[in-house]
Amino acid sequence: MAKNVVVVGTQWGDEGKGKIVDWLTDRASGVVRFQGGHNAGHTLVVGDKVYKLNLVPSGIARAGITCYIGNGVVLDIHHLLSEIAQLEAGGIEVRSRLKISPGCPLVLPYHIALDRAREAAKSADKKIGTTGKGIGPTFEDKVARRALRVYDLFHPERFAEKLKENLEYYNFVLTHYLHAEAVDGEAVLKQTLLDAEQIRPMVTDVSAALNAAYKAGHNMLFEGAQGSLLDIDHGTYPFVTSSNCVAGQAAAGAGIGPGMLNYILGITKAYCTRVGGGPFPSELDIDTEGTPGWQMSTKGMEFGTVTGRKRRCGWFDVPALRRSAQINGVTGLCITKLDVLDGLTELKICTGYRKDGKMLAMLPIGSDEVAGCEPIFETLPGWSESTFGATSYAALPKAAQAYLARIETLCDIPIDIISTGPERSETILRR
Ligand code: 2SA
Ligand code: MG
Repeated sequence: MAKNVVVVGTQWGDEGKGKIVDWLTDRASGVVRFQGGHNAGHTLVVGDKVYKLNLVPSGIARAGITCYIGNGVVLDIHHLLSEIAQLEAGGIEVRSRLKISPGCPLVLPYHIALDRAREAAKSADKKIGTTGKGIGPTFEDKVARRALRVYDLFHPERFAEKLKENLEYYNFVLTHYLHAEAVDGEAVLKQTLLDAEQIRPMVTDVSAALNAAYKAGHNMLFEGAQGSLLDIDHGTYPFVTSSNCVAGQAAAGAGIGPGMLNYILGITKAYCTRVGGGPFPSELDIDTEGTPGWQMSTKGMEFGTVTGRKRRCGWFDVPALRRSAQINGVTGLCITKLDVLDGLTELKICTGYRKDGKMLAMLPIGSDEVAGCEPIFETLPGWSESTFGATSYAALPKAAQAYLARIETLCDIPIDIISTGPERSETILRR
């Protein structure tokens, strides 16, 4: 019987999913993306090579792995081709191993123009801090039933007609409401149809392929992007991304049944980060040298892979994790970047919030509800030894073990994996 694993971020993204997916790939024959788009950023370190990926699933660095882009992903084919070119330059064969769903909505230049113009028009406190990749406007088109999808690429007349219709509307929005420049439809049409010919050989019925693989006993890994607290339904709305980032989306966004998802691995940093706007109850000052927040930011190298933005940092947030565990059905946790906390004399864990005289054990739904949540902290002793690269639980300092054990107890989920460095070998598997 095949065993399918879904890897999701349990925080606001950047939990280190890419490394874990790559590490787990040893036991799988395929890796599947099922939501998001090129707003995702995965850094893969394999030996002395570093790969920055946005759309191509992390498994691509391993020979023999098939990579799938499911219907739940919004696809910028021009960007995908540049990513493929980069990988090919590094000696990695992509085209024979990458399968793209014909149902993916296309991210086109006007989505990017809309995304940026809308953000620019917002006042500072209302800015979402999007990645500017056109993700939100593309999901809007999908839900509004006017998106151009991958299969439209191979019917040039139909494609041109739908594009014209959309541009008539959006160019009016861009120029009249957002005071931005109109998008040149002819240029979009020409470039997209040119790119389409390169995409064509990779287009596959991903749903059918995954169902067949499951029947044949092949293990698949489902690679989530962003994090559960950025989920369009369950996250800190409206400071969220425009897709469902939770594990259940692995089924809908790839075209398989939910019973085919056998293990949900929740990736979580040993502390918390967030990039972009929105509430963050356990947030710390990251600019004052020598403070814990500064250590997380600098030692943790907390910069976005896609946009290079500085990530906000804070203490581990249990109520947020409880929310994530519940909306994903997390089976086990993987803790990453524990070594970033090495050397701190004491550590804090946010165990609950205080709001309007009440105690909350779980992150409320939506940013207006999260606003005003004051973190309640518990203090634990730190450790001076290095945990970097540790390969066994026993090798971790006692205080580090106690910190992890406390997280397990408070969240009521087992920590099955601990990642102690970017290399594949720097991983502790506990069961
Ligand atoms: P968007 O562009 O519409 O999805 O932005 C909406 C919100 O979602 C956040 N978001 C992310 N947060 C963390 N990591 C993401 N990916 C990149 C990475 C980020 C980067 O992996 O490093 O490089 O900046 C990601 N993608 C979207 C975003 O910050 C908004 O809060
Ligand atoms: Mg990332």
